Amino acid sequence: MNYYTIGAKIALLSLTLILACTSPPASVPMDMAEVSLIPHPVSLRATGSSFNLSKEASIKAEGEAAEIAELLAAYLRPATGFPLAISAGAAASGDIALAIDPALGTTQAEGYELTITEEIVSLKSRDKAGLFMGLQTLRQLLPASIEMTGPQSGPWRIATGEIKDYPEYAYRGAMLDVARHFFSVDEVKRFIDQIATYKLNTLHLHLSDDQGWRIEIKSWPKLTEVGSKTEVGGTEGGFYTQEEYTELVNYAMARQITVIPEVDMPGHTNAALVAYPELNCNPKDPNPEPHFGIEVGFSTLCTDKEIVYRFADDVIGELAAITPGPYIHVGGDETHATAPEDYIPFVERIQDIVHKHNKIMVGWDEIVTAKLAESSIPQFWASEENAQAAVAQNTKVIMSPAKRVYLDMQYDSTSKYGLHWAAYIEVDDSYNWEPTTYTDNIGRENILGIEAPLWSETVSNITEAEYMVFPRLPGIAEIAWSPASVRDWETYKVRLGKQKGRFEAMGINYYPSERVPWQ
Ligand code: TNX
Repeated sequence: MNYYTIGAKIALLSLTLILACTSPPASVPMDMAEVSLIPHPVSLRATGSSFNLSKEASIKAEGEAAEIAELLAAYLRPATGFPLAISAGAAASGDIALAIDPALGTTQAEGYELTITEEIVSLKSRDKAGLFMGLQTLRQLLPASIEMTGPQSGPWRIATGEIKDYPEYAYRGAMLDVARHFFSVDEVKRFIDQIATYKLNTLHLHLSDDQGWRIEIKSWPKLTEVGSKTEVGGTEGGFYTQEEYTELVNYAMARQITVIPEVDMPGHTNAALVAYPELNCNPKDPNPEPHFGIEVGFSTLCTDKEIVYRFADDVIGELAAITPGPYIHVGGDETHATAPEDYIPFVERIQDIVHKHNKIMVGWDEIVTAKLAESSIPQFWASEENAQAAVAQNTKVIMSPAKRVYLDMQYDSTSKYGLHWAAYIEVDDSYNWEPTTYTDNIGRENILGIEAPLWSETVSNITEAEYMVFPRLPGIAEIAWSPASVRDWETYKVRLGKQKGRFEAMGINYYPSERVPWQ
């Protein structure tokens, strides 16, 4: 080799290096249909190429769309290290454009259209919620390392194509029981972020139970001064001040999630009874003591005392005042210490109180034994008879069948957390069911939506909670969002297996089920 050849080689190498460092990597063939998206979109057309997100990219958005653009940038900046400035105006090549277009014909509420070409990412929706849902899809189209909290090397390629998507059910929820074990504000925020990733739009907080009262009620201060101190197992509980609750509501709202607060009554009230013994007249339990166990059904408010209705009015009134969403959940489950002749008029009076505070009543399915307003929502968890009685009363129901979607059920007999009174629920069991045929008589028109509850008798912090939530929740979210025609376990399990890198990048403690081909 002579000097001339060596010189030419060095020159060529330097040129290549300069080019590699200054110009974005060219588009490469990519198949959008091969990317794991959960929930699966209604329609997807892959066009076989790729868009490259580079550090020059900006996000174009104005008005309400700019609020979602801020969230998008906050998702993308840590791992890419790109500035991703947000501004109004026309998108140039390499940009991401977000727009709200109320006239967009092809989508319904919360729907969106995401079009990705080699030049541009365009996300359009009729409403702000739809943009947020589309942004979750965009996140999943990027490499899993986008979920890391510090700078990663990229490249940040997105497969080209067109997605048109909208939800099957308007109500898509998860419940966190913060009563059996208390979860801090930061833990609840983490849970909100996780459920938002899978396009859920409702967070039901189970705020009171026998073991603890978790929300400040200014007119009944001992509820938290006394009733919040305890939790399952005797460890220290906790509560949210009204300001902290508002912080959670706002955090959720920015992520298009409505908070539904639940104060369970007349049963599951031991913590309230310890704080205010005058609310009790239960001969089975005349002197309530703090409860650290997990038995249920022993406590009840004294349904013949007027003070109980003043209590309910004050609690529901204060909660309604700090809850912008339309619903107040009043529990009503497992009232084995309340006679049916006392339970029914109690629920009817509570329903009037909820209406007086301009909210819609939600309750566990037992409430159907009372005369319900058509707007009231029973939440089906166990009794098919109750579910059918709900339909006979012309109410819509929330479907939370314990045998399929109770996230506190063990996966199998070896699971380290969880109960199994309803069933062992492996990942395929929680995915393989269809809400519209789950019970006789309840059809599509009767179902408001789906909710997956996580009861916390056996999980005491968010890391343990995640083990029960993941990987079942993404599949339940798919049942709530995607039409039955695109749902199928055999293909879903492959998509779920590809989420592994994403769970890991997000630091999620998930159960590595053997039924899923993890990649
Ligand atoms: C039943 S489901 C309950 C809860 C328990 C749960 C444990 C329902 C309305 N009540 O009080 O925490 O089982 O799985």
